[in-house]
Formats: sequence, C-alpha cells, structure tokens
Amino acid sequence: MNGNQKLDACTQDLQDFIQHFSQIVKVLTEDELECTEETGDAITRLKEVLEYNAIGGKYNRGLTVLQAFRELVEPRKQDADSLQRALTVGWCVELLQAFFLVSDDIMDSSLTRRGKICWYQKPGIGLDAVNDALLLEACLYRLLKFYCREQPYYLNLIELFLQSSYRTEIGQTLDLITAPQGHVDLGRYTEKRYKSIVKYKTTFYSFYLPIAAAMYMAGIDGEKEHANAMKILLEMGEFFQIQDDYLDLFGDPSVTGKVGTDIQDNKCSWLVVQCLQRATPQQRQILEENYGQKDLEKVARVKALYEELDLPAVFQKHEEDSYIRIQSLIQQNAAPLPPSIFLDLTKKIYKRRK
Ligand code: GPP
Ligand code: MG
Ligand code: MG
Ligand code: MG
Repeated sequence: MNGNQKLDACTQDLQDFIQHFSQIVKVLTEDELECTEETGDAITRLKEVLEYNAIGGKYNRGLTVLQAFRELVEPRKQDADSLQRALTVGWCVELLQAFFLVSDDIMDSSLTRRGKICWYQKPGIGLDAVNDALLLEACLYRLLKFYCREQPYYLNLIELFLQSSYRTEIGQTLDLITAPQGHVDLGRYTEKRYKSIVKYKTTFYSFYLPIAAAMYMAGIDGEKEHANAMKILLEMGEFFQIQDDYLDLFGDPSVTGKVGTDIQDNKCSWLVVQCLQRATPQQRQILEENYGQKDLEKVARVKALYEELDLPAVFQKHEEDSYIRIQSLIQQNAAPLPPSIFLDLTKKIYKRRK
C-alpha cells in the first residue's frame, strides 16, 4: 500500500469501528437474559453511560486491535464474522478505557474529558458514577462472551483483560500514594518511581493489551512472541504517558479536551521529575511552596518555573531521542510480527497534540 491508500484504509477502519458501536449497544441493551422488564430502567441508564463515556475519544486503542488483526491474520481467514469479532474486541478495550477514565477523573478531581464535562461532575450523577464505571467494566466481559465464547482464544482474552486491569489498578495505586493530598514531599519524585508508575498505569492497557489481543485472535500465543512485543510496547507506552504529562500543562485544552490537574493534584509528573533534576536550591524552594495546591496563582508559579528551566525544549529533545530508540527496538524485536504493526502505532503517537 502507498501512503494515500494507507490513509484511506485508516479512514475506512475508523468509520467501520464507529459504526460497530450501535451493534455493541444493541447487544448490551437488548439481550433477553439480562435485559428484562425488571431491569429496564437500569438498562436505560447503562445506555446513557455507554453513549456519554465510550464515545468522543481518539479510538486509538480500539482501532489498534482491528488494524493489528488485519495484519496478523491471513486474508482468507478474515471473513465477516472474524472481522466483527475484531471490531468487538476493539470496543472491549475502549470500554475498559471508559471504565478507567470515569474512575480516574473522580480520583484526580478533573473537570473535563474529551471536550465535555466529566461524567461524575454532571448534575445528578456525582459518586453514582462509581457504579457506572463498574458497569462499563462488566459490559466488556459480557461482550467477550457474546461474540467470542466459542473461539479457541476466548480464555486467553479473558485472562489478558483481567491481567491488564490488575496491572493498571496497581499503577493507579502507585500514582495515588505518590501524590498524597496536602502533603508535598519532593523527595518522592524520582525517575525510578516515575517509570514504575507509568509502566503499570498506562503501558499495559494502552499498548500491550490491544496488540496482544490481536495476537491471541491470530493464534499467536507463544511466550517469546509476547515478550518481544512487550519490549517495544513498554517503551512506547512510557513515551505516551510522558506526552500526556507534558500536555496536561502545555497542551491546548480545546485540542486535548481536558484541563490539566497534575500540579494541583501533587502528581509525580514527568515535568516535576525533570524540574527537580535541574533546579537550584532556590528553585526547589519555589516548588516546595507552590506545588500540590489548588490556588491557580501557585499553579502559574510552577508553570513559570518549568518555563525558566526550558522544560518544553527538554521535552522536544526527549521526543526526538525516544523516536530513534523505538525505531531501533522495532528493528530488533518486531519479528516474527510485521514491523508495520509497531510503525503504524508510532505514527499515531509521535508529535501528537491530543
Ligand atoms: C492515566 O493517568 C492513567 C489512567 C487513565 C489509568 C487509570 C486507572 C484506573 C485503575 C482508574 P492520568 O490521570 O494522567 O490520565 P488523564 O490525563 O487522561 O486524566
Ligand atoms: Mg487523570
Ligand atoms: Mg490519574
Ligand atoms: Mg494526565
């Protein structure tokens, strides 16, 4: 495929993917066993939760399942039913993501997500959103059962989703306990701690999960193959979260769809780790006095310090270096998978603004 053909194929994938959502909602809300007269009102709520929280993102994770499936499975085995299953497993990743985001926004006291007000911030929703998040999680296993129960890879997929969830939740635990409210301790923000948080909270579910799901669906279940893919994807995931941390403060909210909260939330962000590595004792004192507080003037003081230390330029340099490192990791570890699977992913994330 040349560049233009590839672009058309991607647009087509996105269209197919979004179109498949109505079928997902139908299966989840019209299934006769679970959707009865007794539960009707709850199912109406579930539909609302799905439509508000699973829609409006970039769909990178879900689309990755579909695209990797296409590249890994022989064309003669890509019949309509198999493609439906690939689309569905893609949506399962998106539902897992929706479950995490609804929950994460509560924990991070965020205001907006995907250009809309966060679900828990909507009048009348509040902490009932906790239950809605749990429903989103439960739905992904219902979908897996409905579409994939008879497939030889069914158990592998269930275990993969469960393991990815566990690791993400462990990562979120590290993220939260490294950022206790109202207690600034700059000594905690080390590069080592940062890498552990990010590896667990972001990379497994955002990068390994979609590719590994497609691998299992294609019958690739060897430990070695999965470990090799993991080597590349962990590095990509780390870079992706570094971008997320950068965009939290330096991104344009009208593009990212969310207003940053990392400084107020006392987070072990990539920016604060870089800042501490470069700060003089006086600059460290400024951080000490202004980090981890709601006051917007204090947030602005921290941002000004980051700018004094040229952190945007440090980030750009890091992006270039990371791109080169990933290219070489792909050369070394992609086989036996086609490198294009990983190269397509890098195209989606490098220089992203959202
Ligand atoms: C990204 O952190 C990590 C997640 C969204 C995983 C959440 C995991 C749970 C178990 C709830 P982030 O807070 O930086 O993301 P964002 O910037 O999108 O709020
Ligand atoms: Mg958050
Ligand atoms: Mg968070
Ligand atoms: Mg963030």
